[in-house]
Amino acid sequence: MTKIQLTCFAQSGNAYKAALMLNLCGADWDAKFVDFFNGESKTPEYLELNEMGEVPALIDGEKSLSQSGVILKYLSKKFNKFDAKTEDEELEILRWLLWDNHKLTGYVAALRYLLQFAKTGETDVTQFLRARIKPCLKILNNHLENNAFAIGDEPTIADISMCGYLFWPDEFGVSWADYPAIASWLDRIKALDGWVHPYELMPGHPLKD
Ligand SMILES: N[C@@H](CCC(=O)N[C@@H](CS)C(=O)NCC(=O)O)C(=O)O
Repeated sequence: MTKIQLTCFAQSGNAYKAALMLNLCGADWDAKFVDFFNGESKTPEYLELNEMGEVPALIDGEKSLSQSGVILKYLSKKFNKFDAKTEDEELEILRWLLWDNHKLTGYVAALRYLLQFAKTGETDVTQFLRARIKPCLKILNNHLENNAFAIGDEPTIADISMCGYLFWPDEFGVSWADYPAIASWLDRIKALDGWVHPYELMPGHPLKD
């Protein structure tokens, strides 16, 4: 059987969602490094794999998938792990996945990119993004004050998606001391068998100048 391949690079929180899932499921997989910062994800070869020009993409035999949420869903079915147990849970997972992609990851990833990689310093744009992030983190923190994980007591792909960028708080200027329920939840995720920090799990860290 061919190994699962995941296109990724160490700085990608979206790729980390899929990479972490593969590790937590004990999958046999290879990281396929994409030189994102030098434009590899926009080359004709890469666009043939993913017309959206985004990382990650997952290749499992004949199957080729993109969008971390879709990849997480696929892997949860394949390995029968971190999946919904009921139809209501299925909908709850979808709710958090959509919110994460649009709001939480959407704003956090953009802010981190500007500060950490484009090195813009503080601008009107970073201030706008910071103002968008704060209520998102508050919403998540409030939810986690009453729930060990996104959907009750067990981790699901909703948690694996939402934590994608959150192991780099210093890179987008947030302290988890301000969001203690998120801090405890991240500790619970870290304690899962197979957890590895994104910079260790995927190739390409540190970035070369
Ligand atoms: N919603 C997508 C987002 C993927 C994404 O934006 N990946 C970044 C790298 S972390 C990317 O490839 N960006 C290129 C672009 O936006 O054109 C997912 O969850 O997979």
